Amino acid sequence: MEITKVETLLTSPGRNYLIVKITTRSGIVGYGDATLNGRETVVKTFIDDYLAEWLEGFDSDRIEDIWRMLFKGGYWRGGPVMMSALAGVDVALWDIKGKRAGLPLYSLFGGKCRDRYGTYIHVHGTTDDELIEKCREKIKEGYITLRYSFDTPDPFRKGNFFRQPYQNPLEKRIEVGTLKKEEQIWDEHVYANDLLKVTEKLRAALGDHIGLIHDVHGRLSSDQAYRVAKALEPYHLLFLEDPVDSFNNKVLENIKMQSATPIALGELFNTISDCRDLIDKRLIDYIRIDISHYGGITPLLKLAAFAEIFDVKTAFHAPSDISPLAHAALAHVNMHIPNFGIQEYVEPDAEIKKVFRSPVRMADGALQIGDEAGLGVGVLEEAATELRYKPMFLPYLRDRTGAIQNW
Ligand code: CS2
Ligand code: MG
Repeated sequence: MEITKVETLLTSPGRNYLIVKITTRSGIVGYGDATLNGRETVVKTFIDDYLAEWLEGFDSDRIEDIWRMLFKGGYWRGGPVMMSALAGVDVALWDIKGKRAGLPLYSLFGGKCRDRYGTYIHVHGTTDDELIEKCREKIKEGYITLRYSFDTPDPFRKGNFFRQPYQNPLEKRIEVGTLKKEEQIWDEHVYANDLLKVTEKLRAALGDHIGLIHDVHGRLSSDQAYRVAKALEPYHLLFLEDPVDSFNNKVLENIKMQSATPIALGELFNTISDCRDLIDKRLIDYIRIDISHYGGITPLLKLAAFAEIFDVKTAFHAPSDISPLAHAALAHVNMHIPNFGIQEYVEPDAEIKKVFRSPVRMADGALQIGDEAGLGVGVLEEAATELRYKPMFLPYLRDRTGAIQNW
């Protein structure tokens, strides 16, 4: 079906989301997510000024061909801005194809491999007791896997705390700020010591069988990461995420050689070139690609198939900084791929529901998706337009000497 229009909708139901809308001559419309946290307007410009006109006139059914055209055809390729733009377009085209076929996307991929898929939730405690208490509440709600984070008091500066990035479904903005230059201080040694202490306590309090995940966010240097991955072994995490900078394969190889703690990594990756070696050398256990920063469903299915060969499972990145359109696209992929591991997920709150009608449902700590045709997400465009974009920024970190660290 001929593509007649490609538009973007920037909305802010509590946080900013960039929606891609593609219209075809038949009237069928598809939606995709192109959100890049803190850089939404740059992706919007890329789509509006560059991709939109290019796409008009092409056959929406030829998704693979269009993807290759946009990726290879323009010569310059890769990077989070371009790959988020491609993701928005790609998911919208799959949405159109599904609606046209009258089938949910997982059916077009080859059908379901499971009836539901497992998930985990972020839990943050300002004290150890509060963390344990909040974990217990989530377990009562039915969660069996938790991603924990905590505040570490600075032993050298009273009143100062080191805090890992996390998302509280009720304070969605925690991972973005309204200040352009929000600086935080980080001490990796103090944090590493605290991580070991908190994990020991948590495992003792929650028993053997609750899945535990911790995200280091690349905030350890290799010497500390070797020590931490080894010392965490007795608490058998489901995985330790981003123990070091994502692009340091040699360090990841050393971690894998000397520790049995499973490693997850990949939210910063945009193309297969970023992670091919990590997968085929089996340096990670879970791949954490973000569908909205990796060009959408088309490359994600290929990545999952490639990872399957090496027995690498998926744990796709999906915090609240990508929209329900992306969460739904992931749901279809997760229902289909054999090597699904676990899915990060944030339940949309009342404000987000004003804009998106999501087909993803939580039941007994697992997620399910219905059999609506296409992606299955309703977009309430009027509400989306009324909730106007608010500039928000990611903070950044310095160590005690003032040197920049991974945020
Ligand atoms: C985090 C992200 O969910 C995660 O694993 O690493 O929330 C990350 O901080 C944000 O996506 C940054 O925008
Ligand atoms: Mg992460």
